[in-house]
Amino acid sequence: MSEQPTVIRPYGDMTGDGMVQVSFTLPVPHDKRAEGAALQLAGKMGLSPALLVHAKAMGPSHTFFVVYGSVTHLVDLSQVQVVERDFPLLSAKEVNAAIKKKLRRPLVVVGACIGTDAHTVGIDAILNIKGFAGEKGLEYYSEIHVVNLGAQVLVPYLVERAREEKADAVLVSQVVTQRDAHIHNVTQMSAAFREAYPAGKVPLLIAGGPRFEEGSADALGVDRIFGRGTTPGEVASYLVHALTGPARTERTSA
Ligand code: B12
Repeated sequence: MSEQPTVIRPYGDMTGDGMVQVSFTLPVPHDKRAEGAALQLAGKMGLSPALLVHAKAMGPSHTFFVVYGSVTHLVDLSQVQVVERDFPLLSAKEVNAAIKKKLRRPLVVVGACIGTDAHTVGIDAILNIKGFAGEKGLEYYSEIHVVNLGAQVLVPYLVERAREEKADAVLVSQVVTQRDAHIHNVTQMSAAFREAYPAGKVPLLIAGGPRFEEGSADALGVDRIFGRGTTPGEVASYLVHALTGPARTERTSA
């Protein structure tokens, strides 16, 4: 087998031809000038030559484009940084056994979709018994007590319920990213928990959603971020790792 090169280009019709397809919308009515504008943007993005393969009016003053072209950029595989899973994946049986043995009581999880976000499918996929991708959700685990607060939960209410329920972990979901709402909401949430709880007593804070940057947990003041395609088993395994393993080092600021 030949060795994989470390510097690569995208593949379209032939190895190394650099072909990519991008789509975007410009705030102009669909006409010849709009198409020229799309090609100008493609050129500035490093696509050369670029081919306009689709243009469609999106109402009277916007146009949606698909452009296919060759990028001039190279990808250096040796510079790619990956966040690897740093805890073992456990079966439901192993999760329950670990909680029973180490906590000797059910592990309490409070979950919510915070801010104005009403996209509950993601957090429900993790929490609800029906689960996701063939895995049962956390409600299925006999040693995990799940309180799912649903959509559009305000941070003060989340903090209040977490205290009432004596939550070991708080799981929040953020799907909408307009104006960086996901970043602002999670940062505000983590600050509120640190303010409301004495140092050393803050529950494990977990945020999830499809558009968080990997490795941004520190900046957001949470213990862990979970992204696209997360399964309930991964979250359950992480809870066991973080809450029943050697003492957790709690974050003191974002
Ligand atoms: C379904 C849907 C809706 C439904 C939501 C129903 C519901 N009860 O959830 C409805 C119709 C209500 C809706 C409304 C809106 N939506 Co919408 N919606 C979608 C859609 C099509 C699918 C989202 C989804 O369910 N994905 C499936 C789940 C399983 O995936 P997931 O959320 O990524 O979750 C996984 C992981 O991210 C992770 N995860 C997620 N959360 C958490 C939390 C924790 C703790 C953990 C561990 C893991 C985790 O685990 C999950 C399983 O792997 C997306 C487009 C898309 N294809 O993604 C748009 C989308 C999210 N919506 C969008 C928009 C704009 C809206 C509206 C503003 C539209 C409008 N103008 O009214 C409103 C906003 C409503 C509101 N107040 O939030 C945009 C967001 C754009 C952006 N940049 O933010 C999207 C991307 C569509 C688009 N391309 O424009 N929407």
